[in-house]
Amino acid sequence: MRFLLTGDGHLGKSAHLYDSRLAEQEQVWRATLELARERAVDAVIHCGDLFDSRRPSPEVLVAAERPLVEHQAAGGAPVTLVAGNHDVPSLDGPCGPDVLDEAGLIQFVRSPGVLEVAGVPVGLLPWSPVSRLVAAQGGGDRDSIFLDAADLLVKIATEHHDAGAELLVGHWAVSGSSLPSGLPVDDLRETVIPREPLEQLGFAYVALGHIHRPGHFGDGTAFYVGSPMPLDHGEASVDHGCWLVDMHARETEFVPLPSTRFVTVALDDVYFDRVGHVAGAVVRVKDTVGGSDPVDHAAIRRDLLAAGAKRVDLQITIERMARPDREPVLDTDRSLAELVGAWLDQEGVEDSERLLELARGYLAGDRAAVA
Ligand SMILES: [Mn+2]
Repeated sequence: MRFLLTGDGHLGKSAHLYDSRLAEQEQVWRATLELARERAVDAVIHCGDLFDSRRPSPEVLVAAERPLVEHQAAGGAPVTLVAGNHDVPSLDGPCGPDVLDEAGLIQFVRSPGVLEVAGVPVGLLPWSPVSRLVAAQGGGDRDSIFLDAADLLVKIATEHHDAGAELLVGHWAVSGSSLPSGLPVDDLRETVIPREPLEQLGFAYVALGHIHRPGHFGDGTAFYVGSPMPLDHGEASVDHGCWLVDMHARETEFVPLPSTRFVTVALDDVYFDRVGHVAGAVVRVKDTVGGSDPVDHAAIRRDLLAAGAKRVDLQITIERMARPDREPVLDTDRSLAELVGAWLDQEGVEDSERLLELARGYLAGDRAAVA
């Protein structure tokens, strides 16, 4: 039995970046389902966060729906979607995947359980909004709620394994892994499943959405599916695509999918014309300059657009205080007041006598306070 696994498409996110962004998200979703048909997989499993918003707009819904209708018409394998943290029903009604489920295009799973997917028992760990428990307790001790939730998830995974599931699919962070930025997931203030007890259960594979960085970690049974295309500059440095999992051969294959790149350049790259790689990309200029260095934002934008950038954002930080460029004072035999006096002389500060008096008074008061 072979599955195609994907997740974290976040359809509708960053629609403002460029005009064709939503059309491109639809195209990547379509390419994912086309791959499922080309490789003749037995089922497609989406590990959560198909949509970015709980209540996607009609055009975003249709962008998800069109490739699914094509897939079904072409006899593609059934699609199961395990709820992610963006797939939580809002207080005033269902969320996006409910609509697709009702249309008969996907099976949407929001409760944990073991589901026969193409004849294989698959354990499901959809996202559950623990934050509502926190809110219900009026704030309370969030961290202990997260720990309790993590224990419960291990317990549910154990039940799934005991019930015969070989594959576990969910939408959670697992300890000992990290975000695309490198931040350890253990630093997140949310439920993080402890890795060792999960590995000890002995699933053939544990496939997870939520962390947008694809790859195996720990003993290699668990992996994040990652996002099929980068959602922002923070995801530029990791791969994007989907996974093929052969349960019989115990093999996984990551298949990269092409999409618009996110590129960060420095000011010197623009000034010295090292921008050949920005063609077709969403470009961010990130740099720091001294307060006296003029930066011509319009010219930089123009140069990058001329080099083919799809969009240009400038994040130029101006360093306000330059450090004084002089030898450090190493004469430690001198008193603080003497050092202040020498500095005032050196700087040619007017009224240095009065300032020195103030400094002496301050230092005396300070010492008295310390004594
Ligand atoms: Mn996500």
